[in-house]
Amino acid sequence: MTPGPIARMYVCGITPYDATHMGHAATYVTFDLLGRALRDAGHEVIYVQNVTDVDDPLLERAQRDGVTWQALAEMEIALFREDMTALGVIAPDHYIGAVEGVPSVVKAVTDLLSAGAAYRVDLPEGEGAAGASDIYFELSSAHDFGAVSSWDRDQMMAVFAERGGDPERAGKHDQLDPLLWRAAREGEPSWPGGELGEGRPGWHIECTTIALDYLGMTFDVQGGGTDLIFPHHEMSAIQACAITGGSPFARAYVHQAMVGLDGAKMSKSQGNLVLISKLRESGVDPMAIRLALLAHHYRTPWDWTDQSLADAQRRLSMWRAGLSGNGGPSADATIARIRECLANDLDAPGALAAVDAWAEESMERAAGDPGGLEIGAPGLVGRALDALLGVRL
Ligand code: 5CA
Ligand code: ZN
Repeated sequence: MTPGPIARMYVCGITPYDATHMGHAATYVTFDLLGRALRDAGHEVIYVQNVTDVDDPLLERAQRDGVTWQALAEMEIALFREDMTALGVIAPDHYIGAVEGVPSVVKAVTDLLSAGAAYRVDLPEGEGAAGASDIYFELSSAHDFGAVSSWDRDQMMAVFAERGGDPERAGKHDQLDPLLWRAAREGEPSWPGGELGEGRPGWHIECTTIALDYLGMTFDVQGGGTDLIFPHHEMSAIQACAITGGSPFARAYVHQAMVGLDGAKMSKSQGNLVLISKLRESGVDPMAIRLALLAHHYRTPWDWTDQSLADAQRRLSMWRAGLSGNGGPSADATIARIRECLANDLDAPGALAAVDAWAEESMERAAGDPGGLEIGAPGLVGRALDALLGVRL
């Protein structure tokens, strides 16, 4: 897939109820790398990211910790932004909260209801206001369900509940139908929904409408971790097709493989976390963290270990030493190789190996006969590392 002069990218953002961990960072560094490669190839990049600043896990954590959900979200969003800045991640052009997207969701769900692509489900006994209803998307009204994930129904059913779905909810037409609008419940935040009634958006419709509002239908890249392939990206896409009558939602889907710890997916809900902010607090150079992430190809799952960081720190020192000479081996072939690796399905490990080779040669030559070294080469390599890999030395 080759984008036009403008490359439009939407990457699913955090749910801000806990601090940024190595898995999140891997995802945002991967898309930062993609943005850099697209810009280097001459595209203008329009990058949109959401933040799920109202959702069940955020409300539950706020209640557990005795803080308001707004205060918790605000604090975690601020920390996330600091972490991203420290890691050299270029900020998105539009960073949009679910809360600010509510009016757009209300309009979209209202339209889906009147088009017969959505339906109301009565609330369970004793929940919500009299006559209120939740609203679900009618999957049977859609074409192309499954086109994003290419999963079969058994695969879908196997993960739907653990990934925020509610297959057992009475009154749904299909167990997989996703929630579009949740009617207000006692103690939960809600917004005016016009004919939908008071409530709040379901998860997938948040990303559908933010992407449509800021990028339009058929943008270039939809990104996130592999844990979002189904249901999140599948449902976001099918809803967008129903809203606009167009297809596809995104031309390409790019998913970062899961980063784990001790054999399990690193996740806020499981609490097996390596936090970026904690490492920074303990004095770890954020560029070493970035190098530890770039040492793995985005499609390959891996586990974080102390060794990952130790290797990255060693590499960082070696690169710094290689760049510190007066002159160095010619930069051109190395920079060309970095570009070539990135163009080859974002082969970050390959790009790092090219820099390793240059830095090693630079140190060897500096220690021996300095004849033939190019003045300016370290500066060129240093600037290429900054621009292409986001590594500032
Ligand atoms: N707010 C939603 C997306 S709309 C969400 O999934 N939030 S999150 O905080 O759980 O995850 C933020 C991003 O990090 C998502 O793109 C998710 O796919 C990715 N992610 C989460 N855990 C990992 C992990 N262990 N490894 C790699 N990426 C991960
Ligand atoms: Zn999303």
